[in-house]
Amino acid sequence: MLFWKKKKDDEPEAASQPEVEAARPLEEPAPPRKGLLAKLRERLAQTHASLWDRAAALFRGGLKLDDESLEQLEEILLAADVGMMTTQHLVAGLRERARRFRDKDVPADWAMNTLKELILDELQHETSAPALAENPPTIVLVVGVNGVGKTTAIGKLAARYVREGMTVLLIAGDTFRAAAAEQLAIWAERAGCEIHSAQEGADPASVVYDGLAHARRLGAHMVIIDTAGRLHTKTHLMAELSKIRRVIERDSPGAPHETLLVQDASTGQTGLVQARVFTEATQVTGVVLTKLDGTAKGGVTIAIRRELGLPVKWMGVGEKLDDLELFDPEAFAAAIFNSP
Ligand SMILES: Nc1nc2c(ncn2[C@@H]2O[C@H](COP(=O)(O)OP(=O)(O)O)[C@@H](O)[C@H]2O)c(=O)[nH]1
Ligand SMILES: [Mg+2]
Repeated sequence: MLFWKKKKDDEPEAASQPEVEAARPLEEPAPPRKGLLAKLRERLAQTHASLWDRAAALFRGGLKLDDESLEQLEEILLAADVGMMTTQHLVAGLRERARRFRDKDVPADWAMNTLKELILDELQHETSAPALAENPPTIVLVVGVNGVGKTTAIGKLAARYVREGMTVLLIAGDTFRAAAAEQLAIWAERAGCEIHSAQEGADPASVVYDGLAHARRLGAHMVIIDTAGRLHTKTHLMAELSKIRRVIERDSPGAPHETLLVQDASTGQTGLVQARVFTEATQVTGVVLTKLDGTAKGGVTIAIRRELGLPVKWMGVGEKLDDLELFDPEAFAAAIFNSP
């Protein structure tokens, strides 16, 4: 099964801009890669603790969906990192739908399929497609806690857009450490795109200001802005992000077209709490869920929409250029349930 279907008929509008040079191709073609589904499955199989296995064991042979069995299901979901709010919603949904069986046993197949449907409902979101500006450049602001994988995700995103024929500019808005811009420069080189950076300690908003001017000169289709993920205080974070946003909004009305919150799936519910600070500090439009290759749980994916009110748009499954996929709820549900 193909996890990610390339949108062949969906040429970026910007590609028709005459003044823009064709993007440089990647120097080395990426090696054939395993689909996300296969990768996720591998992780889940390693632990023998996938949602599917545990829920299937609970429902095996049919059982009454009473307080006791639903409590066991609740434990399974919580152990998979689904989180309290979403778990309770799922369990209540299952209880509600099981009413038709009255006091009889609920067939195992029915229970599993219903649970999967409920989970799929949680994963689907009407605005999950990545936003593109009508008039380029599309400006994407990337935020999130330190170490979650922002810079890596930016590199992978850039590579994808370059591959689609776009001219991409990365702006090194994380000026807190010199290493941050250096790391972004390495990714820019791998992806085959340009980078705008300034000295360590420079004001991030002014780097963004200059970077956007650079993007115009370049005729960029896509601008992706890296930011520092320091969580001094929420006030500080808000002030810094608002300043950056103001610069972007003044540069082009309607921008940023996308503000991506990067979240590390392996940090589970703790990570969600930290991520929420960013949703309060700035207007986020979607989530990049990273390090799904590093967790056997992944249940936090199910919790994100309810907890943060945001769609998951992308998922990271490794440290390589190619390890980023568009989020596909059905494929994800199949992987987490280890089902066809
Ligand atoms: N296994 C794995 N590691 C990742 C992934 N994304 C990022 N990383 C690693 O996480 C670490 C922090 O990433 P970085 O992009 O610097 O995070 P930032 O501080 O948010 O910019 C690095 O060692 C990355 O290689 C992923 O999807 N899977
Ligand atoms: Mg970084």
